[in-house]
Amino acid sequence: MFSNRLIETIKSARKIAVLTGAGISAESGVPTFRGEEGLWKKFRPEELANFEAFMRNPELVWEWYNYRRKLISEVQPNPGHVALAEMEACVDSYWLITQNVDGLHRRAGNRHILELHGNIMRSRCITCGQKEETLDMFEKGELPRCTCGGIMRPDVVWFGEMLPSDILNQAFQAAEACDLFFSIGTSAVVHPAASLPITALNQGAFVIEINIEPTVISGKLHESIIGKSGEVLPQLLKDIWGIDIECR
Ligand code: BJW
Ligand code: ZN
Repeated sequence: MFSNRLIETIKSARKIAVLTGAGISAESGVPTFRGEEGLWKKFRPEELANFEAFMRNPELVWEWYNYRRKLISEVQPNPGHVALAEMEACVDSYWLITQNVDGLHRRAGNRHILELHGNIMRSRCITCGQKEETLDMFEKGELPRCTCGGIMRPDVVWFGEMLPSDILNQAFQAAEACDLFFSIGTSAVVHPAASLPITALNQGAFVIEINIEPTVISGKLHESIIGKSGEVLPQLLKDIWGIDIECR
């Protein structure tokens, strides 16, 4: 399935950085953002994932997040997540950078995780910034409030908002320092995350993409593997490090 060049390159890598997107969780049953399947009640993510939309209609935006919180709390990490967790022990340095807010990489066992876009199970007060980790699903028409009286919002990064600077800096440092970079299950259209594979490429890393279809960056990368991450990653782990996650 994999070329000798690919196997030798991965085997010799000592520092790996991985960027994941919604596609890694698709096989767990979490919908992606773009494409027909990414639509929720006919809304595009760009229409709901911004602060103006929240202030215009916080109940609607909370309804979307409640729906996703519930769904995420009921699904499990898939073999793609598990393979990425196993990979962490195979090399000297390993960074798992994710755009996902679903927490499935942590549940699969990864330790060095950089969550670029926050976490859906956390809320933050729009007035005082107080954070709260909760699994609560709020009743329709009821807005979650902070002890200060301010409205709570999901602690995620919306369009037009800055990513947490310490996490973003660590992600770029990992992309600059690694010798092998994986871009997995992301359409690579949302910046600054989409710049990470290109940064790694420009710094001399070997860059591999895993996706069910080509993306806007495929042509620039060393290798583009077309396939489901939940199938390709366990196979890579087996062929390269002899680890069979089905036997665990
Ligand atoms: C499989 C599979 C399987 C399926 N196996 N694969 C530079 C250029 C142009 C624009 C900008 C730029 N810099 C900044 C911008 C603006 C903007 C942006 O990027 N816009 C573009 C869309 C044009 N960026 C921002 O606003 C960011 N902030 C920022 O830059 O701040 C500085 C600033 C401020 C003000 C002005 C200017 C600059 C913030 C971006 C925040 C993104 N937030 C969201 C929501 C998070 C919360 C939540 O989850 O609700 O993040 S939007 C959504 O998109 C979410 C995702 O993390 C993100 C990326 O999506 P992802 O993961 O790639 O998913 P999909 O659905 O697009 O793709 C899934 C892929 O999986 C597909 O390719 C499938 O084929 C594949 N797949 N099944 C493998 N089984
Ligand atoms: Zn508050």
